[in-house]
Amino acid sequence: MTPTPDDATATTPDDPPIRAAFIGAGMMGRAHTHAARAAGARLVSVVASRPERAAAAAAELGVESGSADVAGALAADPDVVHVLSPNSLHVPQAREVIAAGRHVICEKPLATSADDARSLLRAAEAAGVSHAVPFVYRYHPMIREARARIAAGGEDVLSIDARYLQDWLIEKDDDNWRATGDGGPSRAFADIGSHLFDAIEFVSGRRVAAVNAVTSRVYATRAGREISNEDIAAVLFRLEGGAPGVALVSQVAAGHKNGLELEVHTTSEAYRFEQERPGTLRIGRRGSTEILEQDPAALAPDAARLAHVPAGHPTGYQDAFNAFVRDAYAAIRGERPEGLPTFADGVRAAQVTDAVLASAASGGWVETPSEN
Ligand code: SOE
Repeated sequence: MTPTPDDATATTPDDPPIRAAFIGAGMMGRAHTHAARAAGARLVSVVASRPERAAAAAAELGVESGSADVAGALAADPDVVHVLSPNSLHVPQAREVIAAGRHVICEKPLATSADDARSLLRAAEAAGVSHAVPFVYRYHPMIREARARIAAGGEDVLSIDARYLQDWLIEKDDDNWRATGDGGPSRAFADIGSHLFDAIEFVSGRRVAAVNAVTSRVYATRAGREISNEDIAAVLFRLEGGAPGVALVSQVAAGHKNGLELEVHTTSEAYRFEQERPGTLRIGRRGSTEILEQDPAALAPDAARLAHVPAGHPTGYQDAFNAFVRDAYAAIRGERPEGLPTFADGVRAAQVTDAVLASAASGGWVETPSEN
């Protein structure tokens, strides 16, 4: 199906649809194109590794054209380019997009080091383009509800218990570019620990000041190739102000598919969010524990704006993705949506990842930078 221009509905009668291009296809290509279409965009180009693959991806994803390089995508005159390629290509490709004066959405990890991530942030700021990173778990209404209650409660955060467990790389012959190719020096932590620690800081409102990490690589080789990055990261951390936390990040935890779980303990309440059961928030209290349902009528405004259906209809992964892209496009139009993750958050994730790797290498505590 190749859409015609009238398939993309502008969000208001006089707004022309945002023209979106995508560098990369696959699972992220499906998520991003679906979200862009839901946000009313016109999907003008998709880049894949070879011309024939690009044409197939365009047909599969409902994009007007396919090309084999970034220049081809830019020739389609997009307003925004979604960079979905392997991690090591993010910096050169995002730079090319920014140099062309286009807005940019770049998958996490933004870059494989904090210095490279910061160079992209500076370039986007200098070019005056909008920039965003899909830390999409921020877009679950119950994540926003926990954040709003902690902020409004004004209580101390006493501790944090967090985990992000998957098992898609548990077999020795489970292979993926993240492990065997250009994934970068960190894999499990950069790939999903970045989501978890973004959520830790976003929900608690506190910065992770220092980490003490142990990493583990289960297989020295996969598919006959040497493996240099980690399958597991166990992280002890300290928030600014001194509160302790623990986090386990693993892509080899049998039976866990996408198990992001976060529990923030404050002076009188504990808020627990589980991504695989996103329609509720557990609020623990000494006297009574409550399971709060995702009912838009009962949520804080910033949570309710993301819940478009009644209680009992949980927000799914694609819904959260759609809300993220809707906010990213609102930012392109000059709005300032609450909690939009930008390249500054991509730099922050890279800083924490660098600190985790440094701590795992040294065996001791490593402070994280207090600014980008
Ligand atoms: C694989 O670990 C992956 O697709 C991540 O790359 C995504 O960011 C995460 O949301 C789901 O798992």
